[in-house]
Amino acid sequence: MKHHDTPADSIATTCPYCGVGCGVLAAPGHVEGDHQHPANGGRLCVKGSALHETLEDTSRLLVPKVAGYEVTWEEAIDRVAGAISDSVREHGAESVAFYLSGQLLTEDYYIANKLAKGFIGTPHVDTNSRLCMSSAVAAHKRAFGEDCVPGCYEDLELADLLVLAGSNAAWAHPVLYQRMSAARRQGRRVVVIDPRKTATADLADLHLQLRPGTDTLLFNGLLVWLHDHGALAEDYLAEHCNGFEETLAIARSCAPSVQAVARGCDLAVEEVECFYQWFADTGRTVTAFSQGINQSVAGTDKANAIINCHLATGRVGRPGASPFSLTGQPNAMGGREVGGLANTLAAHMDYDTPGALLRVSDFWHSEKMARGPGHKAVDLFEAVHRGEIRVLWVMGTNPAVSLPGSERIHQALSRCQTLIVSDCVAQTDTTQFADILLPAAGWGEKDGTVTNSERRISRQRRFLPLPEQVRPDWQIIRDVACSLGHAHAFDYTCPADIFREHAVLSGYGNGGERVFNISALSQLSNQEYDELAPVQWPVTEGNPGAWLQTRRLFGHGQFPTPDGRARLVPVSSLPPGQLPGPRYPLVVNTGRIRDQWHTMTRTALAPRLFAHRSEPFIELHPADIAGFGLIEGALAVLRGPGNAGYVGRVRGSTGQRTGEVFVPIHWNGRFASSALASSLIRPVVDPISGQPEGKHGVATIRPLVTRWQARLLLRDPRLASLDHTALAYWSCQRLPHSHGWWFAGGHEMNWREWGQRCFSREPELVMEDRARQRYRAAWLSGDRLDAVLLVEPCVQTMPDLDWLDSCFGKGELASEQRRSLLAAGTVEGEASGPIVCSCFGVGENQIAQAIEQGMASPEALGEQLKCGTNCGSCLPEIRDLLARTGAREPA
Ligand SMILES: Nc1nc2c(c(=O)[nH]1)N[C@H]1C(S)=C(S)[C@@H](COP(=O)(O)OP(=O)(O)OC[C@H]3O[C@@H](n4cnc5c(=O)[nH]c(N)nc54)[C@H](O)[C@@H]3O)O[C@H]1N2
Ligand SMILES: Nc1nc2c(c(=O)[nH]1)N[C@H]1C(S)=C(S)[C@@H](COP(=O)(O)OP(=O)(O)OC[C@H]3O[C@@H](n4cnc5c(=O)[nH]c(N)nc54)[C@H](O)[C@@H]3O)O[C@H]1N2
Ligand code: SF4
Ligand SMILES: [Mo]
Repeated sequence: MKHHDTPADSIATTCPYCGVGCGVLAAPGHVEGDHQHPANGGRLCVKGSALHETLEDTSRLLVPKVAGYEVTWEEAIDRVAGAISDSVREHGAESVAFYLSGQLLTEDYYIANKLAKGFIGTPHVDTNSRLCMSSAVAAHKRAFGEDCVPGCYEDLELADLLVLAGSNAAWAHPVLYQRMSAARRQGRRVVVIDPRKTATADLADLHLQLRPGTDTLLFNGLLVWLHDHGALAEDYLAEHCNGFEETLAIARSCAPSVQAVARGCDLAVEEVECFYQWFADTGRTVTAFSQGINQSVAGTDKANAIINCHLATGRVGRPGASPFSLTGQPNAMGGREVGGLANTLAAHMDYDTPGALLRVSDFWHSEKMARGPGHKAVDLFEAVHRGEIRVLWVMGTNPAVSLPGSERIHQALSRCQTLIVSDCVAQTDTTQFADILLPAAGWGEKDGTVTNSERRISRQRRFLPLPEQVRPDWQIIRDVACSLGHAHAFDYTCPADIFREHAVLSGYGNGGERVFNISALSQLSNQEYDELAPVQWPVTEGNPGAWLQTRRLFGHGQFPTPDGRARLVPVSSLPPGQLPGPRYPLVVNTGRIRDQWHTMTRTALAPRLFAHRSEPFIELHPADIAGFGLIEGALAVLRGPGNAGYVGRVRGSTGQRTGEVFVPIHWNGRFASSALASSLIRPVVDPISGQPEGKHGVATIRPLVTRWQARLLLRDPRLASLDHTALAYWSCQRLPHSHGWWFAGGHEMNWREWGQRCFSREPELVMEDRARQRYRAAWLSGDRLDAVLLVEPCVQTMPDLDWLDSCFGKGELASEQRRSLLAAGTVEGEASGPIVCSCFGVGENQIAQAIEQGMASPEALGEQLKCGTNCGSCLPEIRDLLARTGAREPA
């Protein structure tokens, strides 16, 4: 269904951000939710709604480069192929590695995997999904025999008890969260398990704010409790599962009583009992889990502890009853399907799947098949550091930011003999190390498929022209394969060719052992592929019901294991890899914020996505703010073992447990002086999945002593060459009409000289007030504003900048505007305050004012101000504001 204002040329495609996989109707300069798409039914979150604002090309990588020089594609492909073949000849195939991404399309992913494992013969192909879903993958395999999510999105709505473990879905899977909250109105219960009181916890009837890393204890305790209260599905266990007795015995040794669980998890006995009772009482229970479970040295065990409880109650793959791993990236699933992880082969076959190596090599007509599993991400970069891997090709991921132990990753990247990076953005923390840069097509410019969290394959379709020198990833890989002499196996002319081959392989030698089977799609014509409607796998001819029952898997209790039975896995409760102590007394939790995507290469282009959080920050409990001598709103430095420090603004939050801090994963060297969350995380990994413990670093904190804070607004960053030396802190953000910087420093600055250095000229307007330690300057070109600099002794006295920013939107400044320029803050109208609703730019002060005028519910506020009426992801904050002001929602 298109709206009246939907441009006639809009194309149905899929959002490139999270694993919800929302359908989008897109045209140049326009996006809206696709009502036909089953994932979102027309909804989009704020990131999805801002997609069209991220499609400019000032930051794009537009031409291939070798050693910093622009080259032709022919030369670039030659250099890549040359580096690979030289390295294979001199140092063996294992000296070459690929590091891929859950943001590649399935077709890109498939041929990268085929080239590496089948034709170069290197097993060292891993992906950022290692940091994301690998614990869930390993847990699925242990429990079910294959990496399958049994449920579908509808189950999140059908569940009478919804448990969210280590998931901040309100911010990370917003459209699913909306579907879940809508279902809540029909009177079901929600339990959130998270050490932080997140926006998601706002939806909860019970928030278990447990000690980080103790989820296995909680779920082991649940298994014991269910057993002792006769709440297990004895028949299901007897008929469909193995391993129950051993699992129960281990669980009991960890969690002998509710009291022991409560003590270990730092929860009240009543809270634990309440959760256990609800779980026992509610047949329709879904436990959705995400990175608070996966990113741990015991992530696989944690996921299995959850799945154990679902198996023991027979709640797997039934309507409203299932464990549910929420996938992060738009195509993390597709990557798992093609075998992009180092321990997998292709089409859900592993190296140790009987006959698989021969089958795949036969199917590919492979000339040189990798023989066994390769290095997982953290080990792979260690091998680069040691010089064993000499050629590394990174595609669609930014490891300099996202891998733990950043300093060592940066060393590895700079030591690497030949680092090849395919990205659509020119300057990232990773591209700065590249020897060869390949400009890849971005969202809207490429065609292919992605698979979302509920196994649904959707098309991403092109609706923008391809910049002249930019190519889709599959084409780049194909050309390198051809240049390496494998043209016969890589003669693809379009993504549909690749998709069909992938679909054939999924059914090849598959007598029903492998659930992942999309062989019914292997005969699609190009046009049918183009028109492919979103479809959930498996998609097989003849007997689709073999595994699939009403869009769910395993509902009949049959599993793809040798004996057809599921496995409960005995798991003991292990502590995190690093524990706080006197030197590093704080636990560092890292994660996502609502409006940014990962390393910000795309979301940072949309000014409104900075409105919610505009700077790197450190969130901690007010008691810790006092205890560590910090000031809310001022800057502080977090320092962990062997890191250079993370600098961010202090945010107080009673939702944070004491002794724990939360930092966002998004800021990096492109956007701030020192705000790499991964530098606070040591590369300790889960021994089974290899997933690093991204949620549990240790650190100490101290105030960053500054003498001044400054704001610089620039019409165009090319107007100045900013000198960052002598600044203790900087970070930058897009504003609607200008580019903004925050600066802070501990040394006396000569601003006149600094301005001269950056702008090569004196400012046209200056206001200096030494007594108040204030300096303000403006640079103009004629009547047009180029830049404004405001220096204050502290951030609290900094004026509201909306008006100043708006001056950059005006062509010419009237003389009274020129006069008020340096008196900024004392201007027109009341400031809206910190932005709460990014979709409509509604601020806290506006909402507070409306509440004062009697708007007593989110609905009333929405009607008045529109806040919360688009994506709804600010509703938790709006409710919070209502609660704080004492306004009560009518029941
Ligand atoms: N806005 C936005 N959305 C995104 C992304 C993004 O970058 N931005 N990225 C996407 C990707 S790739 C992913 S993987 C998903 C991730 O989605 P989520 O996993 O929901 O997001 P995170 O913020 O990483 O972490 C979730 C929660 O785990 C909690 N946690 C930490 N330690 C523990 C623990 O020991 N136990 C429990 N139970 N919880 C713990 C954290 O406090 C945090 O609130 O988000 C996807 N969606
Ligand atoms: N401490 C800590 N670390 C974490 C996490 C955490 O919670 N805490 N989360 C982890 C998780 S779950 C994830 S998924 C990772 C994410 O971390 P990354 O994958 O490193 O982050 P992105 O910013 O998504 O990187 C994607 C890159 O691909 C580029 N790109 C976009 N589209 C295309 C395309 O079509 N082709 C090509 N070739 N390039 C493209 C983008 O410009 C960008 O540079 O971070 C992980 N690291
Ligand atoms: S929830 Fe938001 S980010 Fe995720 S797919 Fe949908 S629109 Fe995109
Ligand atoms: Mo992820």
